[in-house]
Amino acid sequence: MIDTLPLPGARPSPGPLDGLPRSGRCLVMGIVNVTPDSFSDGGRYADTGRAVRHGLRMAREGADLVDVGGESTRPGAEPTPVEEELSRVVPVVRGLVREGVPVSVDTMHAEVAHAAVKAGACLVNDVSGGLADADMAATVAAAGVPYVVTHWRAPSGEMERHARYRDVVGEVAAELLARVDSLTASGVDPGRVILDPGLGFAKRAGHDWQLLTHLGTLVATGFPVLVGASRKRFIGAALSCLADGTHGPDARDAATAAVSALAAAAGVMCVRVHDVRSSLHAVCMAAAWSGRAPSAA
Ligand code: PMM
Repeated sequence: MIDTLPLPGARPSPGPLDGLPRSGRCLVMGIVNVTPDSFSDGGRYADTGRAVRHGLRMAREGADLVDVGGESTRPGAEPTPVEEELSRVVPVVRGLVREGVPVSVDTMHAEVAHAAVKAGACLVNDVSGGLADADMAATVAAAGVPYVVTHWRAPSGEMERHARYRDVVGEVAAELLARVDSLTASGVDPGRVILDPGLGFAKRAGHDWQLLTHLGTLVATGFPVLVGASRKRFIGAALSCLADGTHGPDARDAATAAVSALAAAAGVMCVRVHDVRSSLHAVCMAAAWSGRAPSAA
């Protein structure tokens, strides 16, 4: 396993991420999926009013930012037409921004990213790392906002076929850094890039756990790291050792919070979660544990 640096393309620590909240601890990003078919909350916030109220509730609970998405990325999901995605996402972004909530947009499409930033989004979260839409790099470069580059190999309909690795940690890190090189060549400021190992995207549970237990490899690249573990299948797999049988997506928030604490302790900059309060408490514990919280002074 390759878990020592330098990796191909590794570079010194980039600059600060202007426009993002600062807290001195790992940030907590709350998830609003304005979709009928996401794996854990599909259909719950599928209209604008409900989605905005849910985002506001998460902001009140302490979310540092709220991530608004209009296309499901669960394995096997059908693509959403861009017009439909725009109509789901933009009014919710606008509604939350109007209330003073820092918002990120979860999209693979440049047109949606552009419209969301125009509506006030302060970050573009692209689970394809710029691979799904050739116009994304130029759009993000022009928008001048932080950009989450997620490890991705193929669209949802075919990603399971691409879950083949000899060394998942080394390959994910190398493929992410190659993306950064390509995006930088297209004008994206590397000081605005956040890396994400893409848990569940062309990964099996064992791959996800390898990536989580070797987060230090990504952190050591010097880029800020975001982790999206919330309620995912590999968490259910780790809970299957329990006899009580309650490990469906809705029963995974305590386990998600445990992963948030461990990820924060490993130096991750942000966790993306469905249940804000439990992960916020978890990252505060990680900060106190490492002597970074005010209460630990
Ligand atoms: N996972 C999902 C959606 N967006 N964004 C980032 N940056 N990282 C992720 O791991 C990620 C994401 C899929 O999960 P969901 O359907 O619960 O939103």
